[in-house]
Amino acid sequence: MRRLPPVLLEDGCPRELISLIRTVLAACKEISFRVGQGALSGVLGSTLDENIQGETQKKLDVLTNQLLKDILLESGYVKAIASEEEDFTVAGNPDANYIVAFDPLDGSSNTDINSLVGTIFSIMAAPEGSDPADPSIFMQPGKNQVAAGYVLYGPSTVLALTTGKGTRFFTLDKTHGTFLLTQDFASVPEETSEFAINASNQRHWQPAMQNYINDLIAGVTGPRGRNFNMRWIAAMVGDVHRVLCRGGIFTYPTDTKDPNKPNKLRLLYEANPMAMLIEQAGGIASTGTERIMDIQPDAIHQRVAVILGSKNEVETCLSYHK
Ligand code: AFP
Repeated sequence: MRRLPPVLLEDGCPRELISLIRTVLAACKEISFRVGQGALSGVLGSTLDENIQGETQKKLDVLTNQLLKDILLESGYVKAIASEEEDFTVAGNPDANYIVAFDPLDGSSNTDINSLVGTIFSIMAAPEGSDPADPSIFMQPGKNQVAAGYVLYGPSTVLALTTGKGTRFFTLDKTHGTFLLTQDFASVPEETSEFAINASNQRHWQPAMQNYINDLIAGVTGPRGRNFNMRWIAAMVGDVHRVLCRGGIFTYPTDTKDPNKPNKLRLLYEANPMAMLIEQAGGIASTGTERIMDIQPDAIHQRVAVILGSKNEVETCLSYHK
C-alpha cells in the first residue's frame, strides 16, 4: 500500500502543499484519537457558548478547532485560516502561499450518540502580495481550490482527498499513525436509487424540491417507475462518504423554516470541498441553479443550497428546478 506523500508527488503536487496537507492530517490523527476516547476523555456534551452562527458549541467543536488552528498556524504553511468555529479569519505566516478553510468537526451533534463525525478542509492559493489579515483572500470561487478533503471518524478513520487528479481514499493505520491508500480513483455511479435529505423539513421546501421528492417516494407506481431508498446521517461528511462509495443524491435544499437562514450548509468549508471531491469522482454538485464551485463568495460564513451526487440523478433533480 502506498503512503500519502509518494502518491501526491506522483501527481506533481508541490512539496509545500504536501507539507500543508500532512499538517492538516497531523491534527486529524489527534482528533481521531480524541473522538475515539469518547466519554473516557470527558469531551462529550456542550459548552455554554454559541458560535457566530448562533449554534451551540459542543466541547469537541472547541477542542478540534483549537487543535487545527494551533497546528496550522504554528506550521508556517498557511497565510490565513477560516473556520466554522471562528467568528473571523485568522492571519498566519505572511510569506506562506496557501489559505485553509475548515469545519473542524462536521456533524458534531452526533458526538454524544457515538455516531459519524468528520473534519472537512479546503485549500486555496493565497493571492500574491495579499495581506494575511484581509478576509477577502477567502472570497474565491471553489473552482480555485488546489486540494480538498475530509477525514471521517467512523469504525475506521478514512481520508477522502483530491488535489484535482481524482478522489482517493486513505485509511488511517492506527498502529503506525499513517494514512495508507486504500482506494485509487473513487467513482460515483451515474445511476442511483438512494437519496439523502432531512425529510422533516418537507413542508418548508420550495415547490421544485417538494415535487422531486414526492416523485421519488411514489416509488414503482409513481412517475419514476421504481422504488427509492432513503438515508440520513445528519453529518454531511457521512452522507457524502456513502455517495462517494456507492452513489446516491444528497441534498440540503433552501427552505423557509427560518426566514433568516434559508440555507444550512456553509459554502467555504462544507459545500466547496465536498463539491470538488464529488466532481473529481464523476458526480455533480449544484445549488439547483448553478454549479457550487462557480459561486463567488461574499462572506466567510455564507450558506448555500446543496444538491450533489450521482450524475444522472442530480440532473433529474435539477430538471425540476428549471
Ligand atoms: P452540525 O455540525 O452542527 O451537527 O451540523 C451538521 C450539518 O451542517 C451537516 O453536516 C448535516 O448534513 C446537517 O447539518 C444536518 O442538519 P439537520 O440537523 O437539519 O438534519
